[in-house]
Amino acid sequence: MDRTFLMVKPDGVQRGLVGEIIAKFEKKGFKMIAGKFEMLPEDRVFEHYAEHVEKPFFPGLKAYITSGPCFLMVWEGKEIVAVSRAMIGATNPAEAAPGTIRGDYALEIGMNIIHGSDSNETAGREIAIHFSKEELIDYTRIDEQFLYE
Ligand code: IDP
Ligand code: MG
Repeated sequence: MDRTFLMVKPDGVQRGLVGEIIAKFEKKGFKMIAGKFEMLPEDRVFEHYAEHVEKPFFPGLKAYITSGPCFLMVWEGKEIVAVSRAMIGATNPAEAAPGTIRGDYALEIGMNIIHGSDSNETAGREIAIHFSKEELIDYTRIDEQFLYE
């Protein structure tokens, strides 16, 4: 089954949106298989945002993402990478469609509430950065027989 890495960023935590965000993915039918609440250590910020380290916005991004606790998760489900990115919305909340998480709850690109992996390859890489294999829990959700035909 497809997997992705989702993370409620410090602004999402501070604004009390963790529960609502989890509820959206739960109601969609996706399954959380790992979750933890933590301050991101610097080494993992550099690894996670490796593609952005040289960009002008990186210092601000690093300050933002380490400004408070994050809620890190691994989720599983059919085509979850593309579907969760669509549910999250455009990187810039001003361009994110209403109904998406960023479209409904955020205003600015530097405070956009949530991270979601952008490809299956990225998902595998990001899951491995933040979680050990032992932290990923294999279980059956009771409603799976009414989610998958
Ligand atoms: P994504 O989170 O939608 O995948 P990316 O382009 O991968 O977007 O950028 C990673 C994160 O870096 C964004 O979610 C946002 O927090 C931050 N970011 C990207 N571009 C900018 C910018 O121009 N100014 C400030 N922050 C930015
Ligand atoms: Mg990205």
